[in-house]
Amino acid sequence: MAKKKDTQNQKTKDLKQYEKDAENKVMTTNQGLKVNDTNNSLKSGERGSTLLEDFLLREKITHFDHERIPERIVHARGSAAHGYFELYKSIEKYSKAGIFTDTKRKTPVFTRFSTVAGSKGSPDLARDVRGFAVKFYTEEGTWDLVGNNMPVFFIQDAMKFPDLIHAVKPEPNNEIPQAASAHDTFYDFVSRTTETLHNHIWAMSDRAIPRSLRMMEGFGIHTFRLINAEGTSHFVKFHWKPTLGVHSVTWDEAVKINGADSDFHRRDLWDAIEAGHYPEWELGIQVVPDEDEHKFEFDLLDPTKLIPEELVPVEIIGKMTLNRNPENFFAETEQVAFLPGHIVPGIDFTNDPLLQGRLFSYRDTQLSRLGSHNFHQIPINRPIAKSYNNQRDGHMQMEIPKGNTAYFPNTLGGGCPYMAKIADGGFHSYEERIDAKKIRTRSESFNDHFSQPALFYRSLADWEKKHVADAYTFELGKCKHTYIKERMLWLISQIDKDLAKQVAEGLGLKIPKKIDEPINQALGADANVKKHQPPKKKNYLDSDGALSQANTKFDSIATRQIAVLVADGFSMSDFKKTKKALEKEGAMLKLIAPHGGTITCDENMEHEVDAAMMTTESVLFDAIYIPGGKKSVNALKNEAKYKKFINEAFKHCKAISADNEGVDLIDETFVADYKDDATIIINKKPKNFIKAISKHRNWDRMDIASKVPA
Ligand code: HDE
Repeated sequence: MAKKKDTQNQKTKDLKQYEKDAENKVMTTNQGLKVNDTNNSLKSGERGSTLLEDFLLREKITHFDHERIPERIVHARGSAAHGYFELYKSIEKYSKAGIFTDTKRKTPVFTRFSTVAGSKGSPDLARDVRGFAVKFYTEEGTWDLVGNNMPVFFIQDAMKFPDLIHAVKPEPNNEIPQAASAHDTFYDFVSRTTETLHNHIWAMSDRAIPRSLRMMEGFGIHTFRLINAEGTSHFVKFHWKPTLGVHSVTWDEAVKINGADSDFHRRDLWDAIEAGHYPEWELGIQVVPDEDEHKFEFDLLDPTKLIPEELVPVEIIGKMTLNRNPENFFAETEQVAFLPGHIVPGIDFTNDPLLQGRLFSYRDTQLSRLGSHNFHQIPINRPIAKSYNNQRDGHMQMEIPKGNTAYFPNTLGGGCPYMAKIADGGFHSYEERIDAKKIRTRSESFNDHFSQPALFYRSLADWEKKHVADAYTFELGKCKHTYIKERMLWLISQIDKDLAKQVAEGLGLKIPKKIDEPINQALGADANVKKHQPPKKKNYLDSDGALSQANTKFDSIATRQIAVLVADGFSMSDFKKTKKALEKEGAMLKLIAPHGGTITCDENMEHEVDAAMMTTESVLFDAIYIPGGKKSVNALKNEAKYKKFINEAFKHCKAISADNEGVDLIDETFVADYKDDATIIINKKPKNFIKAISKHRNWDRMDIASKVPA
């Protein structure tokens, strides 16, 4: 079997790699001393006490004691991969950056995806925003685009970030709940900080529970600037569009996946890259000329607002491919340090007050996380453009700077390193005109907090709207304080009355007619609160197609995981036909059997089992196939978990296909009465099955599916 061969190849590959690394190497201490025994400590006699003198024991244990560094305060749970970025066409009219003008370059990248609220070991399928951070190692220096999988953020000013994070993290008295926003402190904050409502409704949507890290969009969120060779500035928003489309799981699956495989996203990314199915995202830009800064109904500097693609289309300019897994998680994924302040000539900041605060925070956090201001010398953080300057010394200096000059200007060092002219690539900040009072306030142009959440909700398909209503109901249902829930209900009613009605029903509460206190409490004590109340929502666009996952790509089943339910005696001809057709399209078939090891088909061939039924769940797959074979199907009929597997896949609106006797197994399940060509494909050509899988889910089945007792 090809499968068996693959596993053997992998084993041989792993062994070879290990042998290569350790080839002819004797174990040594960190000082290069050859070690003769790493299993026993030095003792006073065979049964005596351990001696303080044992430097071998102390080196080994001391190193171990310090193996952990503080995890990231946010985005602690992450997975990353190496790859490259290629530019489709030069955008020199907007930017002079080499990465945006040279189409021959293959710029190396390292990309880290993350959840925000949970600890390093938290499960992957938490309802949460996902971090999407890309380090471009460009020839002119490193550019970090540190974004998320949602196009807006919760707050408008960096000053509020510690409040937001303290509210969403586990409550400080009992450290509950882990990796979950469904608790009182978060909703206490959200219901008093109306600027959060836009990002919050995105977090209540399917975007917060992606099917795969490979199937989510990325956004730079802030408006940045592009600067061309003439020094002209254009505003820009960055977008990453996955070539596999944007797809999510349901909440019921997310909860179950967290139990069945809490590394689901990490494993999926790793496996896809190992199998050569390299994930890809196209980079898009929305460009706004400087003179159009004030032509929108919202402020471009407000990070809680997106620019609808209907108003400014996204121009696709290049592609990122991730093609190499890290070799060491700690050295690369954990130690990588992204800084929004890392930019290159041709890209610049705006005055977005959230971005401005981030420019300080990320350098600062690395000092406590990585322990030294020399963190840029760690291999994963080193630029490919070699650095020369007069910074010296300090904790963990890993280079040996030469010469006796560490100052500028100098003559002893020949005046080096010398300054670069702007024309030769010297960085020069965009000369923005500033003439203003020094003032601690929020711009009134940031006040509109309801129009865009409403636009988002209006733009969703019915099934997406239902998921949003369910998510609000779940989250608020977990809060203990009724007045917090009521405040939220009133705010949701300002976004959409019907949505609020559904949530109120689920909570068993009434939507308050009004709330007495000022709505937006996120202002200073002396602020003119009235001036900053969110105004009535506007409707400057009925809907924006790009906001709904119903408008994503449904043209591929590449990398989709198909569970093949089999026991001894399954029909090889059925299996062969389906396998050939599905694998041609890039899908991955996994044999699920009553036991591990191998099983035998009706042609007496042995097949390696991918997972024993006991060790797996339907939520880990995209679709199910049941080949015929009387003996096989009879055996499966006796195992209750197979029926649960099928019912549950149907509940999650996934494609199920059966051939010949395989249909008998379906007939034993809840879904027996719902066989049709859309979800349950019986004795049809594999192309019908392929079509159903490529739809990702058959949402038309949502109502029936909700009745499935799985
Ligand atoms: Fe972050 N954020 N953030 N953030 N953020 C961090 O930096 C912070 C914000 C984002 O995979 C920390 O190195 C402040 C917006 C990602 O390593 C920290 C503010 C966006 C990652 C930090 C924000 C992000 C971080 C924690 C408000 C989307 C993970 C560890 C002013 C555009 C990067 C670290 C990785 C990480 C601070 C807001 C995305 C503490 C103060 C907006 C993807 O520095």
